[in-house]
Amino acid sequence: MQILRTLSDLRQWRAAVPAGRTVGFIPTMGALHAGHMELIERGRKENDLAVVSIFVNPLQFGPTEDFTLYPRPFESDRELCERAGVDAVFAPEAGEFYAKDHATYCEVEGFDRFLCGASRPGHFRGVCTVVLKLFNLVQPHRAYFGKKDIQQALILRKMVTDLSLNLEMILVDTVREASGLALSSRNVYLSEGEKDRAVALFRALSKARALYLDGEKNAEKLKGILKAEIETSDPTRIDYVEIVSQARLDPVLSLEEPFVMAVAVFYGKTRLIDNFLLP
Ligand code: PAJ
Repeated sequence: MQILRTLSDLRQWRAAVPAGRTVGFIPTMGALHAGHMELIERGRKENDLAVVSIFVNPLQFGPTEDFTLYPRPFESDRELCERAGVDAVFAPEAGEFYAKDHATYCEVEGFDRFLCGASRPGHFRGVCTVVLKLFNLVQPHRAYFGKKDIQQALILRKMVTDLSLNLEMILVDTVREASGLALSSRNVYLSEGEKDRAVALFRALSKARALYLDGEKNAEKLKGILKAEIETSDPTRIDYVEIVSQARLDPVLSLEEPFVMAVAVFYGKTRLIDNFLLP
């Protein structure tokens, strides 16, 4: 496995890939867990070569967010990639990745008005910019994203379509603990007590899904159920409970088209997100 530390290392590695070989790309911010590993496994199986990027992207963190605190266990990440049969890990320095006078950004208009886009201004602009730049460097045939971050995955898929990028976007189901808690690099911030309480996100989504499958088609009612179930876990703060269309990511009233039930909740200082795609 190669560790590529600079943009020119990566370009050289990419240029040496023989024509006709496919490259699968898994962008991450590191602190790898079984959710990331599922994406990596898919990328490895479905392509001749798999590249993982590990880069905590400063552009997608707000001024009061956890950029400096974000876990960076590079050695164990490297080992996990090695064991998973990854061909190359791209781990650039922020100082080289973005020049001091960097001034170019990519935005998918409208898709960031609700959910995390509303509570994290500029976040998806940072995500789109880094991923577009990574796509340009890696030139993958396929790229792998988790449905755990559903707004991110749908925004990036729209960017790929709108800009005619020549790659396939693969969206992978959310990997969960046995309790139902979605795996996240931020789970390490949770105390044992908070972790137990946070299972309420999965419980609430499961309850609302059961009602929907029983015939409930009123979005407001389902949102009420979601909120009530989350409230039983004594959350520090509910950031949002939303039901939005999959096509436009805007709130829907009746549930006649494919939709997402999405929640974001603070336990202590840690903000967790989760969602179900339906039908
Ligand atoms: P990060 O949070 O490290 O996540 C990397 C990828 O792993 C994302 O596509 C995310 O959706 C996926 N993932 C996280 N938890 C998952 C889980 N429990 N099950 C399945 N997939 C999961 O998302 C980012 O990094 C960044 O925004 C990035 C795209 C790398 C751009 O900086």
